[in-house]
Amino acid sequence: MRATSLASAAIVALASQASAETIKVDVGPNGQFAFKPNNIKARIGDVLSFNFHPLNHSVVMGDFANPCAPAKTGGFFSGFMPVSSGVGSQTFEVTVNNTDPFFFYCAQNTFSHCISGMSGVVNEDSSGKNTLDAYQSAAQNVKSASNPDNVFGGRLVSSDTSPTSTSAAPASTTSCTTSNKAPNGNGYKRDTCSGAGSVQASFGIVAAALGMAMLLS
Ligand SMILES: [Cu+2]
Repeated sequence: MRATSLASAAIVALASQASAETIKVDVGPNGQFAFKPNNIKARIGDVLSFNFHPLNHSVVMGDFANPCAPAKTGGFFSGFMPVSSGVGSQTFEVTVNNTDPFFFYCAQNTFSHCISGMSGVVNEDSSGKNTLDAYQSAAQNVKSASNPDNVFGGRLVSSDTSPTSTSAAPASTTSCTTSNKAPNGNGYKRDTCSGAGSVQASFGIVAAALGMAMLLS
C-alpha cells in the first residue's frame, strides 16, 4: 500500500536525521514586511518552516549578487500565500542541504516587500562583505522583485493537520483549485496551487508519520 510505504520511508528518513531541527520563520508577522528571524544559523538537515501572516507574502531563495530575484541555480519558491488573519493554513518547509550562505526574500511587489527589506539570510558570512545588511541596502535600488513561475524546492504542509490523524492528510488535495502558475508578484490574489495537490498529500502523510515518530520516541 502506497501510503504505508511512504509513511515507513518517512520514519526511516526521520530516524537517520534525529538531530535535525525545525527552525520556525514567521513571514510578515505583525504587519511588518520582514522575516522573523531573518538571520538564521542552520545545519545540514535542518528544516526551515515558513509560517505566513497577513497580507500575501512569499519566500524565494535568491543570490547575494541579484537582490529580489530568484537564485540562478536551485533554490525554492513557496508561491504567494494570501492570509486574512492569524497564520496561514499551510507552511512551506525547506530542508537545508549544505552550510553555504544563502539569501531569501518576499517577491510581493504590492508595497515593494523585498525592496523595503523583507529578506533574510541563512548561515551569513558575517566576516565578508556579503552580509544581510549589504543585501538589504542593494535591494533598495531594485526596480521590482521577481519570482519563479512555479512552486518548487520545498514542501507545502497543512499546518492544521493533526499529527495523530493519518486520515486528515489527503483532504488537502482539494484545497487548491487554480493553476500552478504563480503571478508575477502583483496583486493579492492566490493563483498558485493545484498540481501541488499530490505533493501536499504525500507530505501530509510525512507530517502524520512525523507525529507518529514523535509519539513513539
Ligand atoms: Cu511580503
